[in-house]
Amino acid sequence: MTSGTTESATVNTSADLVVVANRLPVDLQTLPDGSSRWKRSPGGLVTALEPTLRAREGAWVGWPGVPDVDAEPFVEGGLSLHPVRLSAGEIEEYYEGFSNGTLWPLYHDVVATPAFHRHWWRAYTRVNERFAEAVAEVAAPGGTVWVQDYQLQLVPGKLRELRPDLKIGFFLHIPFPPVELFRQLPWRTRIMEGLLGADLVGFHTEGGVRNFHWLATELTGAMPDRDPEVVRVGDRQVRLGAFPISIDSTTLDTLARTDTVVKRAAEIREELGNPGRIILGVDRLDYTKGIDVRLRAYHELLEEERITVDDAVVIQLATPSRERVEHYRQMRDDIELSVGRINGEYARVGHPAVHYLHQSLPREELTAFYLAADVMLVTPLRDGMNLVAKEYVACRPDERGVLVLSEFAGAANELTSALLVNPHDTDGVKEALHAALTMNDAEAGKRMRTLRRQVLDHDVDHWARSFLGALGVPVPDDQGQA
Ligand code: ADQ
Repeated sequence: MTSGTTESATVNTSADLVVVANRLPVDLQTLPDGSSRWKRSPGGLVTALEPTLRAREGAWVGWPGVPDVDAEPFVEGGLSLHPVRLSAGEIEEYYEGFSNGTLWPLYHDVVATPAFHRHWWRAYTRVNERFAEAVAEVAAPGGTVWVQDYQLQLVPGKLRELRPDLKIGFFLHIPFPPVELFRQLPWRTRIMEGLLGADLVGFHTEGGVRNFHWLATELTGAMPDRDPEVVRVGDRQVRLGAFPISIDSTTLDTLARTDTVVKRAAEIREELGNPGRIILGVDRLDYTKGIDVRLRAYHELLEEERITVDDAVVIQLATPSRERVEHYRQMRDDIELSVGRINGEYARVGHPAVHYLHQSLPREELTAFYLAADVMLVTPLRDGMNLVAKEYVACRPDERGVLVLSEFAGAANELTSALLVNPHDTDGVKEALHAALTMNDAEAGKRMRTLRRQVLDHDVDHWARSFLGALGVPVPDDQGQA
């Protein structure tokens, strides 16, 4: 296998700052001539961390997204990338199995039933050790390591054993569950001990901090401290904190003001046949996102004749996700059945009620959809944060549009001027959707202005800076101030 090296710059093998995540911020692409090359995959995390990593000549450790690839470290876009090899079997057991079949549903309030398999756990342990070993090789003496997310919860503990000189931070991108649910996990103590290897453990919300604090002191030998955001492990202090992640708000705001995007948003409305209102949903196709909840609410409003298809159409954009996992295949079928049923009953030829795209859209096109949407429906049953809600707000420099947001998304703690709903309460969601569709411009504008202040003032750079600051790593800002 080719190393895929795309730049001649030297790989940093002794980095002051190392990010470790399940995935590297690149995809391996196969070209028509059969050769392969690395292509940047522009995720939120890369955008958030790139300036800091670049400024400190940092490194990124992760899996390159394809099985059984032995690749040498390489430099891409100025970042040193260190691939970790995973076999096809490990992807099945560590990634699709323990990460997405056990931890994902367990941490999302068991909205699907988690499966507990000992061979999945063994693969998870083995892969986490491999990641820790890879980081131990790359981090400079006394350097800082930032471990990302639920796939790598054993990395802080293992890394501390290997490299006690390092400063270790861990951030969980999904909810940290209520204690009664977490206790179902047969390996609960091992996971807690793994996380307590960090110096700082970060969550999106204070709820996560509280759940973690309780479990740390109940399940392990960790002791409470006078400071409720600290637990003591032997002679070490482990700091806990809420760091709500965000987006690159200014860039989206700027993009949404461009002529191309404004024109495209008008075109989308035209292509839909100029309906009274456009309702939008944008999600990774995941059972936690409550896509069925919003389709049901819309369907019932049509059934009750409170709205017609001329009054309001739905666009649901759903990025394909975890398609090899059976639960996801089933959910996709269910959603597509509902879309078909609503259209079967209410669409006219050339005028569907629900426009459903099982596709990932380019950023500019997605921005145009946000700008065109009169109502944004974000109805997860549980979500760590939900960046879509923040993206919608950032894309509305015109201060129009109404956000309907689940109170079980982390974003609800900050976006309190949205219409907050309980996604389990179909009548409540239906009423909120109706209120959003009929809200007057003055009220909608007032709410949107408040939302925009929050999202523009608290961007992803602010998030990265506050986490690293709490870890004791000063991050220079644009003016070079620490
Ligand atoms: P996700 O579960 O992936 O993230 P979310 O935060 O909403 O959820 O991010 C999804 C991203 O995918 C957004 O940036 C969105 O624009 C993009 N996206 C979705 N559908 C798309 C489409 N059809 N085309 C193009 N882009 C699309 C996890 C947690 C969240 C947490 C984030 C960050 O589950 O709760 O907010 O990590 O910590």
